[in-house]
Amino acid sequence: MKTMLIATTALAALVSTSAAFAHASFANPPTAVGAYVAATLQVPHGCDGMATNEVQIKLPEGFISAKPQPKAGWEIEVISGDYQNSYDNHGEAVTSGPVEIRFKNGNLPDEFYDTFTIYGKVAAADPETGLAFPTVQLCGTDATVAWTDIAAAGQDPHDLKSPAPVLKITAAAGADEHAGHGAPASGGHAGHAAHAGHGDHAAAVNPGGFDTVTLGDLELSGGFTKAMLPGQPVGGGFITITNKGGEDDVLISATSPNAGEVQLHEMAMVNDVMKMRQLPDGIKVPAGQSVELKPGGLHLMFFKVSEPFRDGATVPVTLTFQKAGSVDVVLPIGPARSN
Ligand SMILES: [Cu+2]
Repeated sequence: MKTMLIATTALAALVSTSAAFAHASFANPPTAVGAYVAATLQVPHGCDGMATNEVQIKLPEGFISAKPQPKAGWEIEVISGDYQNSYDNHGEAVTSGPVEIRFKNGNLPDEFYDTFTIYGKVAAADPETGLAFPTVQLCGTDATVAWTDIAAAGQDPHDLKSPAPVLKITAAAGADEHAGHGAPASGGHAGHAAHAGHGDHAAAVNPGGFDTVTLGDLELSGGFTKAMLPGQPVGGGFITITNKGGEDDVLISATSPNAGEVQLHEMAMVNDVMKMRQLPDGIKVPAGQSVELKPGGLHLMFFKVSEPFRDGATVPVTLTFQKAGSVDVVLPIGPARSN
């Protein structure tokens, strides 16, 4: 018993110096869209010295069929509701399920750390933002710690004071490309990640209707964007640019009345995590070649979007090239990335 007390005191000393700044976060490595995951939330401290008695975890849109892992000493309440979208789960449309899980009437002293696990399927998620699970710790009757801030468009999550725990998402490049191209009517086959090879996106061009546009030697085809998931602050735009001329050209900028800012971006896998970077020098379109802006690769990125992109609507974009000049295109909005 004596040893136990000493150990606890030592731990408390450690916690008071470091963990006061520790955020509630997930212990998981990045998860693929379409995968099931036991999302393990780490709760590093209580409310200003008080023990945590309840942990309320809101489940994000796209995280479906959730089941809490029972936890000794805690009661569990599962709050169900309608999802905003319908998800294909092995051929069945899933439109509702758990939307919040509460671990209640437990006791987690401030000096201790614990984890709370929820199993579920990542049916849809944006690899750039991950899935945020706004979480509140309740201590006693009125003390709380809220981890509910979600990064706004273009905001660095590290700038948030009380960031919601984010489940990181890997970009399964094949599945992602595929999902982006499907029209609503083809939602059925978007459910099979194995289906989504790299070679098939030529055949999966958005039938939602992008009229090929010619600008000098350039031909623009297959343009589209995607509906934005709730809470998703940014949108991606995709198009194929073919240079039929004998001189290289460069896409140097893009603007849209639907977004405060449009940037030219590149995504690449780094250690299994999708990293994105802005291309300040633009996107080169070499003579005689095609450059495909596509999910998981080069893309337009819409920031400060005035209204979330909705499936079936369109986004007008003006593209400006170094040599060919400017052209207006209209990107049809396809379904949100889903799997
Ligand atoms: Cu981007």
